[in-house]
Formats: sequence, structure tokens, C-alpha cells
Amino acid sequence: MKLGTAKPFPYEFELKRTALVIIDMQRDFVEPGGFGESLGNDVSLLRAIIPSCQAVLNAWRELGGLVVHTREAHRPDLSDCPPAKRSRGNPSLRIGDEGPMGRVLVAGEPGNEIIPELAPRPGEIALDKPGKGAFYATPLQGLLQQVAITHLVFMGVTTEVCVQTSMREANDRGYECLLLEDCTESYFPQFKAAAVEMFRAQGAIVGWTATSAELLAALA
Ligand code: TIU
Repeated sequence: MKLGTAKPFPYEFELKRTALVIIDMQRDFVEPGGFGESLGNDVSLLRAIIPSCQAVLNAWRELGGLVVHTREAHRPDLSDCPPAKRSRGNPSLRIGDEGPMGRVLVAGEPGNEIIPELAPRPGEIALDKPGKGAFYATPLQGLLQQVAITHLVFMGVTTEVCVQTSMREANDRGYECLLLEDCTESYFPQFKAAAVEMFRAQGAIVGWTATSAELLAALA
């Protein structure tokens, strides 16, 4: 398959060698009362991408493509949360604190669940990750190697934090990465715009970008 209009030049992929990676579409970031809001952010901005993410996810599932979901999640004892991460900034709620949706960024808590609109299905990979990147301290690379995945299509939040870190980790591991621009969002529009530009600059130094409509047309 080929996305002839991807930037900065066409992106080619084989469906059976490509995984759809959905970064951290969890209640903590996307719904009021979670970690994202505790950092002072307006979470409504992030909700705008849900329909385009759903459209891509549905099309990918219909074709039988591999789906990977991630959650930024720590163990209940916070043994995988460095003090430097927990103490950073001045949030109203820190990682591990009890909030309106349970303990913030702790695995198994209500706020840590992926939003119902994009909930994982049996057979899909759903990973907890303690860092911003999807590869750090997770089994993701081994799982992708088992099924000979070479290409990754990214969606999720936030563009310049967990999506950017994950895509850079993937790029360094040799994966050909595509970011769907209207399926990723930031609390800061200028950071999203800059991240998208950076990925595809210098001849796709981190990867390609395209819209969900372009991908859906290629999948049709
Ligand atoms: N998933 C993710 O991006 N985690 C963050 O903490 N993002 C922020 O933008 N804060």
C-alpha cells in the first residue's frame, strides 16, 4: 500500500508488516479530573481527535491489522516511578495520589483505562509503560519482532510528549514510522505543530506524516 501524498514523500507499507500504535488514549489524559487536568491543561482539546482515531481503528480492525494500545501507568507501589518524575512541576495531583478517577497514573485504576471509544479488544496488544516512550521498560520491541513488524502508524496523545518520545524510540530501532496528524493532539497547539514539522523535516528524519483521510483512502 502507498500513501502517495504523505509528507515529506510517499510512504509505502505492507499491512501485515505494519502495526497501528495508539499512544495513551486513557482517561487520565483525555477526561476531566485526571492527570492531564491536574497539570493545568484543558483536556477538551484532546477529545477532538476521538472520531478520527475511531475511524482509523475501525478500518484497521476490519482488515485484520495488528493494533497496539499503550497506557502511561505505574505499579501501585510506584517502584517504577522515579522520584524525579513524581516530584516534577507543581501539579494539584501527583502520580500515585488519589484523584476523582482513582490513583493518578496507576495501573488498574479507573483513570488509567483507555477511553471506551477506543477500548482494546481481545487479541490486541495493550501495554503499560512507565516512561513517556512505548519501548522503554516494556516488551514492545520483542512483541513486534515476533510478528515481523517493520512499519508503525502512530496516533494518540500528547504529540510532543509520549507520541514524540515513542516515535523517536521506534525510529532509532529501525521502524518506518507514520504519524496521523489529525489523530494526535497536544494541550499546546504550537507544540503539536512544531513536533509534526520536526518529524518530517530533513527528509523524514523521524518519519512521515499524513492525514487519516489519506490513510483510509489507501486502506479502502
Ligand atoms: N501520554 C503523555 O503524553 N503523557 C504526558 O504526560 N503528556 C503531557 O503532555 N503532559
